[in-house]
Amino acid sequence: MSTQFHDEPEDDNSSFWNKDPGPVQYSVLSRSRPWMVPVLVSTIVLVLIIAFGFSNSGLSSRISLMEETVLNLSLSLTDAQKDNKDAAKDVQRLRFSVESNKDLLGSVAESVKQLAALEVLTKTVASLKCAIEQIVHNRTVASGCCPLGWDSFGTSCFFFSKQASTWHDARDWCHAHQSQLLILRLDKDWEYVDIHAAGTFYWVGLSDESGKWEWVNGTPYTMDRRRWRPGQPDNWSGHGLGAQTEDCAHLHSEGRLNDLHCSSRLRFICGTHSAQS
Ligand SMILES: [Ca+2]
Repeated sequence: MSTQFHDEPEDDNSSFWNKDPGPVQYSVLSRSRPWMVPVLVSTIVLVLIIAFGFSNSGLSSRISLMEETVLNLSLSLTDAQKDNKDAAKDVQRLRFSVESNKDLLGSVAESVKQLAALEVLTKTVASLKCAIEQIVHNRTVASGCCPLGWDSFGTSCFFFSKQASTWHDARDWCHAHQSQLLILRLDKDWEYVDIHAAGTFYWVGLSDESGKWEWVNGTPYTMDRRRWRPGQPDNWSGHGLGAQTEDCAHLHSEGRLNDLHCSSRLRFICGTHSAQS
């Protein structure tokens, strides 16, 4: 008779409830190397710290750079504040200096005025002396002297008229005063006259009424274009002042020559001595 039961020992490895390898292995590891768990945890934490440190190294560099920049700006601001204080002190010292020297500057200005007045007085005395000598020498201008109201330059005398007249009347007036309507040959005389005649038209002793340009003393004139205004002399005939064209020369306001109808009325310049030689 067979039995429903067999008494062979059951295979424990095939039993479901006996298959639990995890706990069995852990328990084995724990039992064999109990120090490995904290070591693994520590290693993982260390790796995480290093990784975090690397990822933040760039940010740390930028923060350091910004800190350095802020420090430099602070130093610059401090220097600028110091410079401003120094400048304010300089301004204060200058103000004090100006205030201190105001009276002295006033005295200097007054002295300059007195010197100018003295120069005019000296010229007047010299002219009076010349006028006396002129009378003594039978109305002949003494050497080195200029008549009263005339300007002295070097060994020459110049008269800048305040009245306007025609070129011929100006020529005759100068001749009547022991001089000639201005003859300009030397550069130094040109420079002197340019300064004193600036801004006004003046007749000079140059014309081409004879058909060629010459000075009033009959000296031929050599054309020098740098002394003439651009396009002059043009001998213009549209002036409506008569049949003649422009035959007389005058100094324009900016110091160069132009030809004009001789009947035009302008101021004039007379010259004596070396300027007319
Ligand atoms: Ca002209």
